[in-house]
Amino acid sequence: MRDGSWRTGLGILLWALSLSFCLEPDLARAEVMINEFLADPATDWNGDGEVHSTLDEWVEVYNPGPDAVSLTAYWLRDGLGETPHLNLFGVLEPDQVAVFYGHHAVAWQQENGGGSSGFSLNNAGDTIQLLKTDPENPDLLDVVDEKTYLEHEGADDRSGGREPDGGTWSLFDGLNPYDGDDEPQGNGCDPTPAAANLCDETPAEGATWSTVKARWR
Ligand SMILES: [Ca+2]
Ligand SMILES: [Ca+2]
Ligand SMILES: [Ca+2]
Repeated sequence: MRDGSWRTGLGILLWALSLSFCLEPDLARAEVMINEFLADPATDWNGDGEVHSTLDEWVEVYNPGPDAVSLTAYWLRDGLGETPHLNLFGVLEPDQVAVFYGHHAVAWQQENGGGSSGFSLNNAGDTIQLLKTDPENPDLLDVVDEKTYLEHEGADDRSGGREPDGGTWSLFDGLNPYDGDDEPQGNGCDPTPAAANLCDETPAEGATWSTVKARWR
């Protein structure tokens, strides 16, 4: 009987935890957002000398402003997981991006006894979630942004990215052109880890230097 009560209590706790994870993303609480990701690396993106399916995955976040944001309250995971894959770190200034690689996730998981799976971004499609510590209950993490992607967005060296930063999702397929029918269609530009999601920056005929500079900010 006593054992049964314990199990019931645990069941309620797990239900409450799963409930907090199943709520719709609370975009109003998000000071930063998922901005770009690359699920299937075929390049040494993190610059450690080897191409690795886990360590070279990456997720970029963007701060649309107006204030600098400490990222320590934010977490990333893929939608199939129960636990976060990485507690973010650092301070992100307005209109800036920060990229986190699979090796960051593995290091954090190993420090916290959470295995070494990294971000676990499935190449055949997945959901990436950005979580934020609940201000009223530091034990709860609320989903504040999420991105579900399809198989063509998770192919070799293609990134999904908002274009421009914080905007509508596009496909950066310059390294592996996509000619299928699924959305988003490719924009022909290379992925941009740790840099603004700029594409189609060829100056139009007659553009002045000041308008070109304005585009590049
Ligand atoms: Ca992957
Ligand atoms: Ca690498
Ligand atoms: Ca970028």
